[in-house]
Amino acid sequence: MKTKKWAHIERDIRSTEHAKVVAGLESQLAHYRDQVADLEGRLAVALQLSKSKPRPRAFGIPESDRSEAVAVALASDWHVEETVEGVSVNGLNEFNLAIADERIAKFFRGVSRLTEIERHGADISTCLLWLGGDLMTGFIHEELAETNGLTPTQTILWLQDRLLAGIEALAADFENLLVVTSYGNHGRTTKKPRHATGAANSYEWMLYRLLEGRTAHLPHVQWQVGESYHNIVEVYGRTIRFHHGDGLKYQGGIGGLTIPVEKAIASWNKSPIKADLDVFGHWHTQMQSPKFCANGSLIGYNAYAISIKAAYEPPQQTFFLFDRARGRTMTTPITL
Ligand SMILES: [Mn+2]
Repeated sequence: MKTKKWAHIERDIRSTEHAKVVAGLESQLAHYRDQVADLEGRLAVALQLSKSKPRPRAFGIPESDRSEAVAVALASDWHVEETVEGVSVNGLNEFNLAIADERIAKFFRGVSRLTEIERHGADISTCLLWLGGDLMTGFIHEELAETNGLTPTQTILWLQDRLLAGIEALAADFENLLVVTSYGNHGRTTKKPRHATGAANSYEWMLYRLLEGRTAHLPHVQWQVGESYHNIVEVYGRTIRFHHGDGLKYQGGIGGLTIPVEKAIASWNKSPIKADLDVFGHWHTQMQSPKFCANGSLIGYNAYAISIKAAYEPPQQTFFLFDRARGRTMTTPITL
């Protein structure tokens, strides 16, 4: 009797456990069904996508969109024979003749390399090289006679060799090379700047004239040596006004240079010659606006930059394209 009763209880226990297992499996099954449905849905989307054929779209530059431009390279404020000791600028820069030599080579290589890149989108056969002055430091202050690595006459000879090499390299890369020059305030032979006879009293002006003679065998190299402060060039019917930049009277703080520059441009534009773009250096700071383009320096950060409260910037020059239809477009530093 007793055995029979226990058997009944055991059967009940087994059936309860069985029911629990079944319930668990059913819930798992429901979960897997949901998962299968979800994956089937995703698979359907994937299959649909794999069946759709991509429509080819042309992203190449149509011939009609190709532009024509002049490559403009700005070379100013090199101060080649000046020495910058790291300690004088908290280790932010160092400069001497050997470093100047390297940076000059890098500048000319940069112009050719950037032009090569830009030729993917524009026809560029002409280069305008601006020699913007203060390529030398000279002896305009007493202390410079002690700190400069070369005398002004030695500097002219040193520069002549490097510039000739650079100009010959550019002449090989372009069908036309126009060299436009401005003399700087440092290249003067006199203690005080002379306004009316600035060119005649400038080592740099002499250097440009010498170089013009030395490139006479290259007929596609033309020179426009500035005889006065402004050197005006017409490009694609627009007027670019080149000048060293010392004619912009300003007491310091480069951020505020914009206002004095705008004022000077407005007053110069009252003359019969109105410029579409002003290009200058002198302030050792690269800066652009629709109206002007200011060049950086090759010497880089030095006591002068600190004295005019210029923000730190690496040694750099400027390259831009002057487009036939749009004027100055792509503009970039050549970091040295
Ligand atoms: Mn200057």
